Amino acid sequence: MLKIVRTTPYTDQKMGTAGIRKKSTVVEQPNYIENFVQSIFNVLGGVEGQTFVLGGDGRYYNKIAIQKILKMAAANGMKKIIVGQNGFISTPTSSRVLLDNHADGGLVLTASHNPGGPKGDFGIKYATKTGGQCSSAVSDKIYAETKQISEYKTLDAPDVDLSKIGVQKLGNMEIEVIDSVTPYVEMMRGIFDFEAIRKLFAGGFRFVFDAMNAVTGPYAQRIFEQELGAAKGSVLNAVPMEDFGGLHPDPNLIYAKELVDIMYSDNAPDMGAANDGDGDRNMILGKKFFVTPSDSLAILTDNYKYIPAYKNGIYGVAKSAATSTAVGRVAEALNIGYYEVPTGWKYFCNLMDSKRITFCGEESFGTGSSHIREKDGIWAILFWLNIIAATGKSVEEITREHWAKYGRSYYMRNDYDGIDVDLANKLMADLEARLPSLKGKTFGQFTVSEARPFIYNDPVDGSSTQNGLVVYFTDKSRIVYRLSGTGTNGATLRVYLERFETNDFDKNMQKFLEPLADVSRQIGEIVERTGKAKADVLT
Ligand code: G16
Repeated sequence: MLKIVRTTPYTDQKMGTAGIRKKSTVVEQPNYIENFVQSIFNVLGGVEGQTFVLGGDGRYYNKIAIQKILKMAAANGMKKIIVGQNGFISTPTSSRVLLDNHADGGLVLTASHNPGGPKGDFGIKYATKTGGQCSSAVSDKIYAETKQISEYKTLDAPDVDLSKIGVQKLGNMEIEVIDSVTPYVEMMRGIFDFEAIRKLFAGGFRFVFDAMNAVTGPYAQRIFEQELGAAKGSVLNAVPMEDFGGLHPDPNLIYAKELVDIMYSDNAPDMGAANDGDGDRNMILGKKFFVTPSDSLAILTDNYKYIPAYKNGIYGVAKSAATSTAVGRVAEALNIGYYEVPTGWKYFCNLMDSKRITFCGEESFGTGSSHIREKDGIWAILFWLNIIAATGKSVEEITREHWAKYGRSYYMRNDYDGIDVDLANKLMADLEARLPSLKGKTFGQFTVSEARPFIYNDPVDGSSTQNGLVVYFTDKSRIVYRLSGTGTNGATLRVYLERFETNDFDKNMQKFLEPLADVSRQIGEIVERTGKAKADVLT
C-alpha cells in the first residue's frame, strides 16, 4: 500500500567528492536516507517508468537502506530495479550493469574506503545513466531539494528477499536480483589476456590479494583463483563483513598492514595487491616494493600495448591535479592528450564520454579506463598481471625501467586529520589570499616559480571548478593543498608533495620529501593554526 510520509529536512546532505558520506549514527536518524533518496527522485522530475541499479559494499546498514530504497522506488512508480544478490555490488560492477542495461541511474551504498560498522561510516553515491556520478550542478540541485523536502513516498510492504537470483515484483515494480560477479568477470575477460595470465600463474608466479573483508572478496576469488589459477588462499580476508572485521578498508601502506607485512617479509610473493571497501581503489606491491598510485597510472599508460583491449591505440590520459606529474611525461612521449582535473572521479567522465581520454587515475589509489565510469580496483591489478605476463618482468623491474626512461616523481601525501572545519576553511582562504605574494620567494633550497588556485575549465560542458591550491617551484617540485571531500570527522587538510629526480632512484622517499614537507607547513602556517607539528597520516 502506498504511503506518503511527512518529513522534516536535514541540512547536511550536501554531496562531497563522491556522494554523501556520514557516520552510521547520522544515517540511522529517522527519514535520513528517505529524505536524500526522495530528493534525488524529485530532482529527476520523478522516476516513473525508469530503471535503476542498486547495491552496496555490504557494510553495516546496507541491508536496511536497500529495503527502504526498494520500497520508495516502487512507491515512486519505478519500472525496474536491478539489485546485486544479497544487496552486494562493487562500484565498478554497478557502473557496468548500469551501462549494459541502459538504466536511468544507480545508487551505490558505500562509504568507500572509510571504516564500517555501527561506529563507522555509511554513504550513498548517485550515478546517472552515463554510469558515472552526477555533475556538481545536479548535486547542488539535490542538496537544495534536501533542504526543503516535506514528504516522501514509500510502500507498506514486507522486506524483499534478495538472496535468490531471479525476477520478482514489489507492487508494480520489477526487481531483478543478479549475481553481480559474473558480469564483472566477463567484462575483465573482454579486456585482458586471461590466457597469458593463466600461464603466468601456472608457471609458479606467487600472488596475494587482500580483499580487506570488503566487497571484492568474492570477485577476487572467482577471477584470481578460479579463472586464472592463482594458488588457493591467494585471496586474504575474502569474506565481506558488515564492519570489515574491524579493518579500515583503505588500500594503502598503513591500513593494509597484513598485506604489507607479507610483501616486506623475506619470503614475499611476486606481487601483492589490495582493494578498498567498494572495490574501486587499488594498491600494487612487488617484493619489498611499493608502487605509488601516480607511478602506477604512468606505467599502465606507457604499457597499454600489452593489453588486448587497448593495443590498437588509446585516446589521452587524465589525472587529478593532486596526483604526481609522472603520467604527464608519458602522455608527452606517446603524443596523446593529457588533462588535469579536480579531485573526484566525476571530472573524468566527460573526457571519457567525448573520447578525449582512455585512462585516468588519482593519487588516492584510484585507476581506471573508459570501460566504465568509475575507477576499478581489480582492473588495475589485472593490468599489472597482464604486463608482467607479457614482459616476464617483475613489478620492481617494470617500475625501475619506467624511472630510467622518464625520471622519478618522489611523491607523498600528508594528511592533517580532525581539524576544526572553520579553522581549516580559514587556513585555505588565507593561504589563497597569500599565494600571489609567494612568487619568487625562497624557502630553504626551494624557490617558488608560481602559486595559484587550481581551476579546471571542463572542455565538454564549459563548467569551471576550483579545487585546491598549487605552489610550483623552480626545480619542478610542487605542493598541492586541498581539503578532503570524503571525511566524516571534522576537516582533513591534505598536502601533496612532489619532487622530481632524474638520476638517483633509491632515495628514502620520506627523507627526501621532508624538507618540502617543512616548507609546506611554513607556507600553509599549518603548525601555528592547527597545533599539529607533523601530519597524522603519511601515504
Ligand atoms: C573519492 C572519489 C575519488 C577521489 C577521492 C578523494 O574516492 O571517488 O575520485 O579521489 O574520493 O577523496 P578526498 O576528497 O578525501 O581526498 P572514493 O574511493 O572514496 O569514492
